[in-house]
Amino acid sequence: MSAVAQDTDALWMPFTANRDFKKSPRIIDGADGHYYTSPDGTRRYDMFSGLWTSGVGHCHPKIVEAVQRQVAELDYCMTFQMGNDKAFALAERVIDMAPDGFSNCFFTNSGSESVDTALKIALAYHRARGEGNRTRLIGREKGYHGVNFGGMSVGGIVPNRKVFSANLIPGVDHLSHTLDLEHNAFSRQQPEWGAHLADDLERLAALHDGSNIAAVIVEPVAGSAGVIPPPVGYLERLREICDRHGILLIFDEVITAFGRVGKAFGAERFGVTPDIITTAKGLTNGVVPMGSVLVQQKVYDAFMQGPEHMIELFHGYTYSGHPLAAAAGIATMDVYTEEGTFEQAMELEPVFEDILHSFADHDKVIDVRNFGLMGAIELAPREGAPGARGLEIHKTCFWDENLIVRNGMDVLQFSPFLNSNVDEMQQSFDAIRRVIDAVE
Ligand code: PXG
Ligand code: PLP
Repeated sequence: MSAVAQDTDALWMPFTANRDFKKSPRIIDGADGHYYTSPDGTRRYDMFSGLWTSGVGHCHPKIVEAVQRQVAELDYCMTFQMGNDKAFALAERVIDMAPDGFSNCFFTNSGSESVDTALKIALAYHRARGEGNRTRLIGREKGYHGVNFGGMSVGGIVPNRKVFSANLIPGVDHLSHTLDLEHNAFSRQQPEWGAHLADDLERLAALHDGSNIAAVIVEPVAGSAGVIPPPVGYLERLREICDRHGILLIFDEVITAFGRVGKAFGAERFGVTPDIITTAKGLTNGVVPMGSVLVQQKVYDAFMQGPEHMIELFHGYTYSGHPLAAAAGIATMDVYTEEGTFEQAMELEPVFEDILHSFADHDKVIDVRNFGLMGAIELAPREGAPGARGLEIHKTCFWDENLIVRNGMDVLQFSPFLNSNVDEMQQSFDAIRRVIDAVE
């Protein structure tokens, strides 16, 4: 058997139109910095940093070297009742970067696992404090919290939930989303309209009694649903309502952590401190799968009681704190610090914003949204075929312009490298304009 694929049949691809894809596969077999390469040698500029993952570019030599060294030194070691040195070191590095008050870090292997871990920690926290009645979880419409049962249940992306409707976990409610093109289309960064939508939480607290609610989970900036920045004052108001009712606030920062919004965490950028933060993606620059859940000291302390020989939280993954992932994570944190990655992202933000909003007057464009280095151009759907225009643009960009452009239905999403070159960014958007002009 060959290590080179003879065809694409055997792989069931995730979140992909498999039959359509396999007619004309878009295959990548190499990467270097800001470019992917395909088997025929074509180089393609990546406008999505992997899948929001690879902020400092692909195959960063420092991270590659750390992983190569680690795999030969210690390949695997469980972190159940023993532990590897790299997992402890990375936890320390991440906590050093976290907002004040965060003391501990639990490792997972993905964003989905981070979310389900955070929800379990929230429920167990209340129970440990004698408030086991706090069982309700609140998510938000259009929220993306991964694909496992907990995250899917608090999530608010309809196609991801539809087929599993009867099996979603019970006791979950959703806040309204904040995207309303009548009120906040073409806002730069945070829209002025919409902070009042946080009062939905007050309504749910009145309905269920706040004392029954365990936690609220939101993305500081919704990513997957098409980049929805929080209205001015919205996150602050959520924090206030949570405090009033003793509800834990969870920020799902799988996308927004590690520089995507110009700071180590969205919490820092917005000046709103949650009780729990979930991460993944940028934790290792996407090089080895890994996620983490960060908790405030008070959360960790609530578990550290009872007999010392007893396990405090019956939860963990075989690969929690995997040495290869942890080594990649440590090298990634080194790169962020040594190269000033978050500052680079902050400097690029206004340039990116101006380029993106230059599309505002295009006749096929119905909204442009941005925050940090997260951006979206929403196109009017083609009559009777929602999503078709977006997918066609993705394909045309790939084949004709050698660009990786992600679409979620008719929303084009952009996640430029945190260390992008401005000329390359501008040229890529010039190409995208040609494609949008030409598409039906
Ligand atoms: N939470 C958030 C906020 C995410 O963005 C997850 C959880 C799940 O992470 P894993 O590692 O389990 O995939 C994510 C992942 C898109 C897109 O098109 C975004 C994600 C996943 C798939 C597609 O923007 N984010
Ligand atoms: N299923 C079986 C049969 C297992 O033995 C395990 C772990 O030991 C799992 C699922 C969970 O796997 P993981 O720890 O990688 O999430």
